[in-house]
Amino acid sequence: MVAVRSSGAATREGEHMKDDHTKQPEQTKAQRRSSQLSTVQQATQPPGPQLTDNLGHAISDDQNSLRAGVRGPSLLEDFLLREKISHFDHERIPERVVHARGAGAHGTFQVYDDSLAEFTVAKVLTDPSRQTPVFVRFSTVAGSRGSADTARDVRGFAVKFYTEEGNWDLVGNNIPPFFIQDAIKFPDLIHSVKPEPHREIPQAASAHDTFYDFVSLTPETMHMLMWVMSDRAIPRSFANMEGFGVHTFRLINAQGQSHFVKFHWKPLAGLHSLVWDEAQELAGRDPDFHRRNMWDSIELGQPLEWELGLQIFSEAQAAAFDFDVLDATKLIPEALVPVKRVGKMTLDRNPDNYFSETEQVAFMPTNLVPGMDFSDDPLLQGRLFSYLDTQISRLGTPNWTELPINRSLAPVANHQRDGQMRRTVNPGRVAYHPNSLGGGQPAEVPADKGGFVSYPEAMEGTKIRQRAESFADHYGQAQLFWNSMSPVEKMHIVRAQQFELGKVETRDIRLKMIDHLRRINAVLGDQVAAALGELDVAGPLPTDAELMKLLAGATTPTTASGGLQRDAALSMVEHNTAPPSIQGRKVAILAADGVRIADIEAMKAALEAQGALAEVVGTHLGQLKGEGGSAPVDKTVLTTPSVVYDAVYLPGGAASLKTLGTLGDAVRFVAQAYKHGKPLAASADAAALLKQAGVPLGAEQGVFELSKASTDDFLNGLAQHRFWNRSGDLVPA
Ligand code: HDE
Repeated sequence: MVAVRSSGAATREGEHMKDDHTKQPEQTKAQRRSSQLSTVQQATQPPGPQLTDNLGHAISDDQNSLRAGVRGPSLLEDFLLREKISHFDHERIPERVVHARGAGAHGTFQVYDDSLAEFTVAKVLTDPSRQTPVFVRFSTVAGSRGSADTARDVRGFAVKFYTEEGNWDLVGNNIPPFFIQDAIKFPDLIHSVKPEPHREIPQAASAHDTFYDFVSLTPETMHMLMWVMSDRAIPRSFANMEGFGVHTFRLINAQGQSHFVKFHWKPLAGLHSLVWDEAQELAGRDPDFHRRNMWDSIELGQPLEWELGLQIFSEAQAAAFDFDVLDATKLIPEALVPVKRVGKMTLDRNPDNYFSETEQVAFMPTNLVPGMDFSDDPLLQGRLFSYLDTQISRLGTPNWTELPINRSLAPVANHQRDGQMRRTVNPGRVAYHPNSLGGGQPAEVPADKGGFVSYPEAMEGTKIRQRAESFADHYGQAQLFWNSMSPVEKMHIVRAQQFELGKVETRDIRLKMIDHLRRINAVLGDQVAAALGELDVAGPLPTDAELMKLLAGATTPTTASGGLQRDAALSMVEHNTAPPSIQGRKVAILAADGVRIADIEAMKAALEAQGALAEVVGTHLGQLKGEGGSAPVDKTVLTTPSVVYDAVYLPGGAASLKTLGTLGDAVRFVAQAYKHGKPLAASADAAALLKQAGVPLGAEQGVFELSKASTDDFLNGLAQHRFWNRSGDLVPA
């Protein structure tokens, strides 16, 4: 046995010994091999930074802990082992209590012109020469940090603008109303939707008893619930979502006048969603579907883009609405106050490190710049407290503002000092204000020089715990939303609610929910009741196609909607103002050995010419040997299902198609693409495979047989995204 060394320079001494193993009689062959290995690695490694511990000491051996003899116990003095393990032990910080699962990207924002100057002095909104850096984090609300991206849920849409006047955080969602009116109900809402506490089930899902217990007893949730049951809650990608600031805020102009404002993000890639069956499948097959898509798009040089839109309105206009603009369960229909598009945000840079940036980014609705202010929305008012509190808990210190991702670009100077992990080194003896010893610095900034001044809103009132009467209508805007949906969107809402309540085990809760749904729309309520066995119906329940017909005319007279019966802007189908495009779409070319290589090459070229991505999904990795050459395979049917693609192409080649027909995974690949409403293109000799998958041919239904239809027809079908007119339940015969 080697005696325990007292020297503090154990590693360096060890290194000496490795050089001359005659001095190290106990060194085993294996140890010599590992030492040689690290010497070889060092010799072949390109020049670069050397491996050190956290205080800069160079490390000679990162493969072996220090032991008393090669087979002996590890030594307490091994500071390298202890530092490494100890740091590892502390790698996690508390995940966000809500919005734990998220992905972020960097980019810029720029306004088009100075036309907002009549409403605000905020430079970020009025100076078209400024490119303001932004960091955006998208998230789901209910799931843990490791949950699936495609859960049915509202998405967080949080934007940090690093403006020259300090950070502005627009911490919004992809759904314009919120569940509750008063911040005091937020912990209850979240406790109800999170996994049930006794057994921590279910993960990232609202379809369970406690959530519906809470919402069935809280009718103000009904409007947002309709949105969460709609296609909005299962977006195709982050780039295909709208964003909303949700609350009413204020804009303040140079004269100190206030206007109310609602913030919107309009996606330039258009609005698109998944279907529920696909979303569930993706949750298992690719839980990172959304974050992967954003990452890949940016790496491919296809940035994500939104226009910032503003609904600006006066207090007088607000007072005339039959709903209250301070009630976050209401939106302002675009038909009443149009959205003015004022600038563009581009996300074009992936983070370098998920933890340092996306995990440690800390948003706060209190981060405003001069020219903006809050409203008295009681939900917003509660948020103004919550976010700073939560950042201190998550990041462990009030000095989280010094982290690179949170730091303001505007210089920071004040008398706040010390605290855990303080990075700033403040020189001098003065840490108070007023002071004369420090020349009165840093000095307060008057309003006309850019100092923040709160809008001097007149206040009076009795101290009271009471909801305003003007917040009382809980169904009107739920009805407006329902009325505004296209038949397929209504059908999806019915199916979603049938699914969710079908998972609720307590009958009394289901009955309460049916009652709420009937108030929103009788056909909606009845269809859900029928699926729950609470309504006697003759014959089988309607198929998707039958349901769409049934729902087409099913509307309800609305209230609290400014006199509107519907607003086209609420429908994803009708509101898709972006021009049809296939940019960023992903198409699977499904093939086996024997494929006609020219077919693959022609389709790839056609797709790539318009910014879409083609991947060959084969039966094995490597090269497919085919008619006229070979083609590289990107993925296999074993690892990759059709749910990760927007469309499927079956190139020709009899042997290829025959092989695919013998593989359950391949047949399912085609059948699922059809079931999910996706366009399919096929060479003439693929008819047998299509039949086997139960897919009927027909260009009107998005199945393009390329001897009859052209590749362009298929590309146009792809730009249309989905084909909802397929007969039956989108189930292959
Ligand atoms: Fe949040 N919310 N929230 N929220 N919220 C958080 O802050 C809270 C609400 C939103 O990507 C937490 O940093 C309360 C509405 C987003 O990092 C926490 C209330 C809207 C994100 C918190 C609300 C949001 C959060 C958890 C009711 C849409 C993720 C971690 C009064 C306008 C930001 C954190 C990110 C995160 C509290 C309601 C959006 C606990 C008390 C309404 C996008 O502070």
